[in-house]
Amino acid sequence: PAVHQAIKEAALKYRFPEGRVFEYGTAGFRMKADLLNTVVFAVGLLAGLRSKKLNGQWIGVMVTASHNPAEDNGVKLVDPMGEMLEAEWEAYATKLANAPLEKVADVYDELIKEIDINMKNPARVVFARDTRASGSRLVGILSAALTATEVEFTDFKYMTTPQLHYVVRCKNTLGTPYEYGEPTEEGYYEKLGEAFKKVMKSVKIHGHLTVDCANGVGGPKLRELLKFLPPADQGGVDIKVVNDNVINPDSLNFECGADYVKTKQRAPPSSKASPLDRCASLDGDADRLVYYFVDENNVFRLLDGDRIATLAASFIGDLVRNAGIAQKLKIGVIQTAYANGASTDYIEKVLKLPAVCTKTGVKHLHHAAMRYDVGVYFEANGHGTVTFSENALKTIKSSEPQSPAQQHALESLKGLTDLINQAVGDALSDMLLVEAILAHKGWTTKEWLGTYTDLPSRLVRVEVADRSIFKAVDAERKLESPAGLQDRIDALQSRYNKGRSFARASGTEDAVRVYAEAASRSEADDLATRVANAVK
Ligand code: 16G
Ligand code: ZN
Repeated sequence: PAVHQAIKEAALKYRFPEGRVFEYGTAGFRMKADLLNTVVFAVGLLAGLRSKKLNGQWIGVMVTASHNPAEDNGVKLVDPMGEMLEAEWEAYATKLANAPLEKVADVYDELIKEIDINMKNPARVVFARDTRASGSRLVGILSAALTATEVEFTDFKYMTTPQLHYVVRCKNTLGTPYEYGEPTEEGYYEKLGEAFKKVMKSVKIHGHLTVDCANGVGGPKLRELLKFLPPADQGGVDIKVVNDNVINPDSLNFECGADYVKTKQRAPPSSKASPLDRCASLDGDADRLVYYFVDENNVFRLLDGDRIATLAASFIGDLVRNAGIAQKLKIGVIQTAYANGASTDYIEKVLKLPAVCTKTGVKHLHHAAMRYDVGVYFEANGHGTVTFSENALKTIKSSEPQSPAQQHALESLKGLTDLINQAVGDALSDMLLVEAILAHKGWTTKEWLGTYTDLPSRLVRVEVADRSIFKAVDAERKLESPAGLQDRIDALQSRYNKGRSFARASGTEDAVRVYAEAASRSEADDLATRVANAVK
């Protein structure tokens, strides 16, 4: 038929990078941008199929490589409620992306049969991209694939990854009881602005916040968002935007941004912050957030995803109790093996909340979070959000307050459900959440840091001949293969005070990552080195 022929013709414009094998990984396809043409074409084809399979619901395609260097790019699919693509479909994406160009139309037809898609259904796709130079070429290819397959599409141009997730969820819930918001960029700012005003009613935040935008799309978008927030002296925040150069493409993620700050454990060299200044960093597509400051002794202090999770869980826990609905809502905190052991202890022993560990990657945390009425999930790297179940939303909405205190708590909770991007972790929304909580608690970053003391930790990247032999189990905390390696790791960690270590194959790089923590810096370093040697 016509579509088959159109795919065939469109595909001929590209060249398959010889000898390459592609895989839809933890966060879609990601690599050097010049290798991505055929991959993006394949993703465009699949996006249309996914939409048809789901009776014409809108599917999102985001072109970004997040915190990776400027010369990389990537592409990932967003499911109707703004979640990551359903796991089963990753294999279809991989299959289509590896099809030789002259066969891609055939593989497309095969998939229609395999997945049992009704081709009479409509197909609708929205897409956006970050500020990478290669992005415009890649969305051109995406449009070509969508046009060839007669898919209706909307190009949202530049957006943060979470903004695209938001738009997808809005489009698919429009006119339903679960309406999420206006499916536009402005709708996003309006929703956040309104919610922030609600949550900040009667509280005030001290000092100013400097936000490092990784020279990515978060910079211009944060500036837009600021227009929708109240002025600093009227319940707003005094925000200073830095590293928002999107004109020089090479500056993206270069010596700045959340990933730099988290992995280097230091402020960007360009930072002009004074001691005790509150600082935050976004990553290149603004879905990760970390806070930090330099203390009075000039020591760098990081407040990472674990800290945001504990802060949010503690605040929401208090509100739920103060609102008198604690009996009705089950709150849980979801982490990965990378969470600092001290944060897990704090969640369980001080906050008295369940702490669940899942595999790395947002989709795993998100799913685990949805099993709770309030699911607080964050990766240590700063990626995360809070999910609210239908029961939670209903309870918060319909509870009759018995006192002014209960009413205040219920109103704050209502505001939070709008302020938090429930589709996916969102650095801009998370940042407003943190600011609001600090304001409510009357805390500075120092008091936030004082809630518990992190165990010293070390992360090591180990180059191995074949990382596929490293098979992890137990939420990636143990290795079942290669045989005997886990016993050696167990023996090593038992020698250190509070020693904990694990090794897992990276889902985004050709390497194995080793994490170790222990009671002292030297023990953590030593344990990491020894486990890395055992892995080699
Ligand atoms: C991806 C994941 C991130 C995870 C990281 C781990 C998403 C959207 N992103 O960037 O959450 O922390 O991979 O990388 O899921 P690794 O497997 O190389 O350690
Ligand atoms: Zn990112």
